[in-house]
Amino acid sequence: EDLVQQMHDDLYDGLKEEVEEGVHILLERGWEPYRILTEALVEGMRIVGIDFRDGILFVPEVLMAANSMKGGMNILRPLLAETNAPKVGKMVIGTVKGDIHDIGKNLVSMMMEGAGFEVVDLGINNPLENYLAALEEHKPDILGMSALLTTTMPYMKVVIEGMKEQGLRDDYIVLVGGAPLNEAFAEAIGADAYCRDAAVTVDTAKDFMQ
Ligand code: B1M
Repeated sequence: EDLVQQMHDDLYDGLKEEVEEGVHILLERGWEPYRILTEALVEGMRIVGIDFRDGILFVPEVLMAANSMKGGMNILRPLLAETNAPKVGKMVIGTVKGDIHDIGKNLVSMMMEGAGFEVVDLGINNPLENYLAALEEHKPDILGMSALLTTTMPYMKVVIEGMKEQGLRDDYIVLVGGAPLNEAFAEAIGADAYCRDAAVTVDTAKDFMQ
């Protein structure tokens, strides 16, 4: 589709209104929200990521792209969260200390809500104390952690060790995700599972809830 190509370009150029407009047009054309999310927005951000890595785009431009993506996601959020299913479980999720990437986490939250989970989102840059306080306050079934940097992903282990020290580790299902992670890392830090993307997170969470 030409429009999807155009949306990748608009996202790349940080044109928020154009991206939002594109989302509306695709919805009018009968596209499923999840298809718009993956093919237009996530794919567009993948392209931005490549040029960011290669030094063609810099932080200010990538921030504009991220902001445009969020504009599009905000339109899709209520549509994805539309569900009459009874609540199947509760998750607390947050990006770890030192890390301010939140698009992937937000997407996971949206998809989990859409699948009938109650989600408490702690936002970005969370130290151990935030997670412990949220577990105490909200008593979720699942703790989710996100990290996008190789320098911040080890902090997930700090959180899990902190939970162990409090004797809390086994009370929760701990799911971790983020681009630099993998299964071996999740296992090494003592998480219950690594989730490659938002859809896998939903499936994994459902499996654990059974
Ligand atoms: Co950042 N950045 N960034 N950045 N940034 C990356 C991560 C990087 C890979 C880019 C690159 O070099 N190719 C690189 C990390 C390199 C590394 O660690 N090896 C990088 C860097 C270096 C940096 C800075 C250090 C740059 C600088 O300042 N010099 C800086 C760090 C800031 C900090 O956190 N302290 C920085 C800053 C930024 C921006 C602020 C400009 C912006 C973030 C805006 C925002 O989030 N609000 C940004 C962005 C946008 C990116 C890229 C381009 C895109 C990330 C994204 O949103 N992807 C990214 C490149 C890349 O990832 N290839 C990059 C889309 C999103 C849907 O995917 O986040 O992977 P993702 O989430 C997926 C899955 O991973 C999974 O599900 C999601 C949905 O399917 N998932 C989970 C994620 N979290 C989960 C949690 C779960 C389950 C699944 O819990 C259960």
